Amino acid sequence: MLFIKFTFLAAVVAGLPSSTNLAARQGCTSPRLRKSWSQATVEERLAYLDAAVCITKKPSRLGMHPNATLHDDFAYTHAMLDFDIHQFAGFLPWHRYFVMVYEKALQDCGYKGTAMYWDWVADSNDPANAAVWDPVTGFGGNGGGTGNTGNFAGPIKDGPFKDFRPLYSGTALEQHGLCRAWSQGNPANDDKDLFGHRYTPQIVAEVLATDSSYDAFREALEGGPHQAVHFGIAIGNGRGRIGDMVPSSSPNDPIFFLHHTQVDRLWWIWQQADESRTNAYDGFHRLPPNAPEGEQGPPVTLNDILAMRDLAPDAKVLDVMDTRNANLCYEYPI
Ligand SMILES: *[C@@H]1O[C@H](CO)[C@@H](O)[C@H](O)[C@H]1NC(C)=O
Ligand SMILES: [Cu+2]
Repeated sequence: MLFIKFTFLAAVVAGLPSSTNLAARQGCTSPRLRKSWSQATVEERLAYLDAAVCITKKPSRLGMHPNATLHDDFAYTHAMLDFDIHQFAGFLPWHRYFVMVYEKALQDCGYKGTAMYWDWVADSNDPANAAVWDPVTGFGGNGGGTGNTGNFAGPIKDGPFKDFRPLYSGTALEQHGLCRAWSQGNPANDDKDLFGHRYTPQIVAEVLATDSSYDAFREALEGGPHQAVHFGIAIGNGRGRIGDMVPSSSPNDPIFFLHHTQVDRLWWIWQQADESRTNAYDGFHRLPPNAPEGEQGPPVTLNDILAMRDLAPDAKVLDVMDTRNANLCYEYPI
């Protein structure tokens, strides 16, 4: 299985915070480099897309519904766990592991490369023309097609996922054409399509400069640029039907994984800035919405479980803190 358990013994004996990481790194001599979509070769992009399409045609592992594919399993698992994986410290490690599980599924479909990221910071001045939306060497563009009823606006009209029909809306059954509904921005703020003004280099530099705690950084990233990209791709005119990147079934849109690899990369960059951040993890669990006002859940710990239900084995937060450990063994370009 992907995740093995580590011993803390070396760290205890040596008394150095980094020795746990050094021990775990022994099994990772040549970390794989995750590329930016726009920097990858056309062959690499096409190989990724082939495997991503393959996932949308493979049988479900969860077996929840006869129409479900392996891709639907990712959306369902994410939607099912919504409350347990967002708006608290666990957001970053859970999504890091989720991208790993997807990367493994790509490789099971014959792909030889790694997960790739959409560097939306670099494209923030003109996100609508980013390479990721190319109809041949990308994921296809905006929606606006016909046939969807219910929650989702018009389906996408081009690209390799044009005929993909995700099964879920949140955890509810609503099979529909994969939908994007790009925000038109806010002209009053001189905002660009896809909310480009909310993830500029300057804004992201401020997020990365968050130094007070891990959880303060997590909140700045999750509630800021991360959320703006989800909404920018799918909130449409903000009045009515939406695209797939808005509800909790957002992994329906294969671009989700490039978005979250970029989120993961920003966390990695933040971790790289100071060695003590490799295992920096703090904050509190969420309590259900009906909990008494002002109460917070127990503190998070590195031993907290990252649940994947029936999609993949559970992992621990500690298993995914260091991308240079033997389980993950990847890096991003500096
Ligand atoms: C399952 O697929 C069939 C055939 O495309 C379709 O008619 C049916 O509505 C789908 N079921 C659900 C729950 O979406
Ligand atoms: Cu999520």
